[in-house]
Amino acid sequence: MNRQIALIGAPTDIGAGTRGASMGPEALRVAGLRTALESHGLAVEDRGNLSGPTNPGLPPVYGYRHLEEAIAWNRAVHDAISLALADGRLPIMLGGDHSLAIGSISAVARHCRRVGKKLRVLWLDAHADFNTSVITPSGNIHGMPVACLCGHGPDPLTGMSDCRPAIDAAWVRQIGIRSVDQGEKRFVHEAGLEVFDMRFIDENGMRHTMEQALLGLDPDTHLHVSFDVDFLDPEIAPGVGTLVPGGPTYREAQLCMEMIADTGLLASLDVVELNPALDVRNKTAMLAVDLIESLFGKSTLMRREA
Ligand code: B3U
Ligand code: MN
Ligand code: MN
Repeated sequence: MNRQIALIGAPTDIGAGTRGASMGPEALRVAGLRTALESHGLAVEDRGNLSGPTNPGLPPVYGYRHLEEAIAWNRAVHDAISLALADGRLPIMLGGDHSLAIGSISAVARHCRRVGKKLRVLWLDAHADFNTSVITPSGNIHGMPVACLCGHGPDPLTGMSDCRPAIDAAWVRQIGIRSVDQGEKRFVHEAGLEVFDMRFIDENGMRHTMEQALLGLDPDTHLHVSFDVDFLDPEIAPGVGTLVPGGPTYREAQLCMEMIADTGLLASLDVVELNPALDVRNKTAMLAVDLIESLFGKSTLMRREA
């Protein structure tokens, strides 16, 4: 794994229904993200925060809330992630709401095409984020990034980088899903997204789930993790805008991160939807940092081959 990290803050909540995710990057820094990564021998460059339009707090127009603002923020994210990858660093995008993954993953996909790598995206989330302007119940663009990346969305968001669609639905594995809207459900099925929902995790356990989600990787795979903090059970992670009960426990989330770390293929990461305005003494941010440490290889003991 690349041990040179770039932290890129994207402090906005224009894509969300509830305000506050714009404070996510600072909360993760306050929770000690940088020193935690450094304690595992990683070289961390904090590139500070991107800037973009403020949240105008407007209702949706033709099925999108704040589309112009989302385009501006995603362009900034796309360019910053592209630059970090070109500099040979492993970018960590600190959101911000999940609409920003359109920019970050478009940049990652472009990089993979350039260097001839395969891309696998692990989408850790309570939600499928596969809405479009027609089927969205809210108009919130943080409910649409996977659809946009797969080519379903407005031109400026589906064509962020050199290729439209940016990714193929077959490259995505969704884990922890437990809230999908009616129209979205049909569309997820039609697109053939591979979804390991909470029922699958309940029935098969996190170990088998991750074995399935990580199947078919090879040394030429770039593994991108898009970590929506609402993936976690609200009992342990109250600091998010959309609380959906019945998520992974602390132990399940740790195992999920550790099994990703074991692949040695993690090459880019989003940490999104952390909402410090709803958190309790920054504990969700501290939990996120703890899990990110596991993602980068912290484990209790040296492991023997199973
Ligand atoms: N699916 C709903 C809710 C939602 C999606 N992502 C989050 N919430 N965080 C929607 O509005 O699209
Ligand atoms: Mn999400
Ligand atoms: Mn979510």
